[in-house]
Amino acid sequence: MKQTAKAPANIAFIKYWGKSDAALRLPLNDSLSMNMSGAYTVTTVEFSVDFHKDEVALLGGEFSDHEVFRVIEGLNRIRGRAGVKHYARVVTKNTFPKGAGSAASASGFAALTLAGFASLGSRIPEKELTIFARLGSGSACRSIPDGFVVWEKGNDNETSYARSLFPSTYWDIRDVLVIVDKRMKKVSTTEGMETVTTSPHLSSRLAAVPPRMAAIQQAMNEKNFVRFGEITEEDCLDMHRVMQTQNPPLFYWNEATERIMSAVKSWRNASLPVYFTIDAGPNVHLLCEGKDEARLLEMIKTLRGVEEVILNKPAEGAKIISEHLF
Ligand code: 2P0
Repeated sequence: MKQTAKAPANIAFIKYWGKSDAALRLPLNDSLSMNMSGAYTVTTVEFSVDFHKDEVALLGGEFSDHEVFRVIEGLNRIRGRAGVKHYARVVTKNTFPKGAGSAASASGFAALTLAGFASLGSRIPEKELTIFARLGSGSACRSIPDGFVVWEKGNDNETSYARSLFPSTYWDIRDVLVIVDKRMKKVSTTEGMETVTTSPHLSSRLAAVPPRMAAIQQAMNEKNFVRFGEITEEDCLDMHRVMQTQNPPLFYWNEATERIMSAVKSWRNASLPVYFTIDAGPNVHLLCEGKDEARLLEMIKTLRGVEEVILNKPAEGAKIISEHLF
């Protein structure tokens, strides 16, 4: 049976960087994110006895051989759990530039996992879906549950999973993704994380994350946006300090990234409560409350070097939809 899933990308406020087990994609620390309404993947999966090999296609782009391999490994895990041997056809499309540090692998593996099990008629609890998504790409587990999501690092395959902290309707905030470079990043996140232990700042980051996780959840409980924004920026800069001090160093920002970071400070001085966070790429996520959206979008128009702006509200998690891609 053919089934199609739509899964959001997610933006982490407390970031995942570094693994304790590379094969199982167990992270070194807990992380916390929000699903993005404006950036998602749609994937249709069909398993059939009539297929003689797995076929994987990306509409509007092309998967690398390595990406196809990762998708097929995901299909193998789904087949193993469901106890079937059929080959599959997978067609997928993204609403945002692949490889621009916008978590295409997160939404991609979340959509593949949900559509894959659904197409085999397997009823899998949400927690287990997050575990299967994590095995494809760590941050993908956070794109399964609704709204604001915590990924518990756990200590083995069964205990490292994601759960919803608040539904998407809980808090009217915005993540405005400012794209300054759509090209693929030179160093993939999987590769970049392999050398994380060479950073002298890793141990201080790992000690800082548990109290930071508690503090950001308290700020979210109180809907204290300023405190929430301060902690998010702090964790972003902490992660980038680790990246930049790894051997070899990973520097993901460009000139436009740094210009936006300093613009954010001046906008705050002009009483616009806005905070930034940046993933493994040069693009910048700007966070504000819903009431400040129009003012922020006006300020973004004054920036140089912006290629595209993607406006996001908090979104639901991965869902089955009725329109198929083939
Ligand atoms: C995050 N990132 O928490 C952090 C911030 C990038 C910077 O999760 O190797 O693509 O597939 O588990 O999930 C990107 O990591 O890495 C990521 P793999 P993934 O959003």
